Order: sequence, then C-alpha cells, then structure tokens
Amino acid sequence: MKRVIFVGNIGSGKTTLSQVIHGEDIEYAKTQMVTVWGDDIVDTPGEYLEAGYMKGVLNVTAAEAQVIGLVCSAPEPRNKFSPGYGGSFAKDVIGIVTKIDIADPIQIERAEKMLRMAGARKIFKISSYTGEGVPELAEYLAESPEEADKIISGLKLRDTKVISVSKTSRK
Ligand SMILES: Nc1nc2c(ncn2[C@@H]2O[C@H](COP(=O)(O)OP(=O)(O)OP(=O)(O)O)[C@@H](O)[C@H]2O)c(=O)[nH]1
Ligand SMILES: [Mg+2]
Repeated sequence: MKRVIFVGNIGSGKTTLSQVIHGEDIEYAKTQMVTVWGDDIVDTPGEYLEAGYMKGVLNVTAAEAQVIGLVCSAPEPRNKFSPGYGGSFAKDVIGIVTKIDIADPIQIERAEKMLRMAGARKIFKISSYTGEGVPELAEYLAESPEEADKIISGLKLRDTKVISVSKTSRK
C-alpha cells in the first residue's frame, strides 16, 4: 500500500480507519504519539494539528509519506483545516470525510468543501462503522488491483464493533 499519513482533529476517526484498513476490530485507543500501522499508515494524534506549535512535527513526520490524508469528521463542525493547509506538505493530498453514518448530507457537503479548500485533490466519504466508502479509499491507496482486493476482502465490515472504550476517552 502507498504510505499514507492521517492528519485530523482529535476524535476525527484516524485510528479507527487505520484499524479498519488493516482488517482489525475497532478498539478505541487514544493516539498519544505518532503510530505506524503495518509500515504503511502513519497515524497521528489530533493534538498535533490542534496545538499550533506541533504542526511542524506533522510536516516532518509526513516527509516519508506518499499520500497526505486530511481526515475530517462530518458531524463535528469544529473540525477544520485552514485554506491551503495541504499545500504545506507538497505531496498528494486527499480528503477523507468520516462518520458519514451519523452525519446529514449538509454536514457531509460542508466537510467536503472545507477539505477541497484545504487542498485535497480527491475526496473520500466514509464510515468506518458501516464500511461505506472504505473500498474506494482502499483502491486508491493500494498499489495494485490484487492488493486492493486483499485489503477489501480483509475489511471486517459487518461484524465491526466497538469492543472497548478507553477511560481516557474525552466526553
Ligand atoms: N459513528 C462513527 N463513529 C466513528 C467512526 N470512526 C470513528 N468513530 C468513533 O469516533 C471516536 C474517535 O475515533 P478515533 O479513531 O479514536 O479518532 P482519532 O482521529 O484517532 O482521534 P485522536 O487519536 O484523539 O487524534 C471513537 O469513539 C470511534 O469509535 C465512524 O465512521 N462512524
Ligand atoms: Mg487516534
């Protein structure tokens, strides 16, 4: 798979999506530090984006990634990237609108527009819970049709379930 880095607000769904793409059960775990999943997904803590002084760390961390995935939760209106933000990476930037299972069409459209303004060249609208849109994203990230098939057949979509909630979970 292409090496992708997920960047987005706290709770936007980066870790959950990483688990789904890797065919794992969804298990809530607050991301405390940059975490590499299977050598191809770089999962970052939302704090790095939200705390302005940490933004530079994201640019350094992204240096080896091929694709920058800007992740935005559709139902959370405070999730934002500044216009042109993706351009600071000088890489292939895609936008991933998450949680479409609990968002209305207006929220999804708002997130999509914001991600385009931030510099996303392509937008994927997904739900890690229902799996909607995940195969399209997997196809984009895979380096061959065979690899895409492998990712898609490994997705545990139907029986995906939240199996634990961390005590450190916000709210
Ligand atoms: N309904 C719904 N909930 C989701 C979806 N994706 C993630 N969630 C939930 O949103 C919460 C936050 O998800 P995470 O994947 O931990 O978010 P994150 O972006 O990794 O957050 P940080 O590690 O704090 O930066 C968890 O309770 C997830 O189960 C989705 O597609 N639909
Ligand atoms: Mg996380």
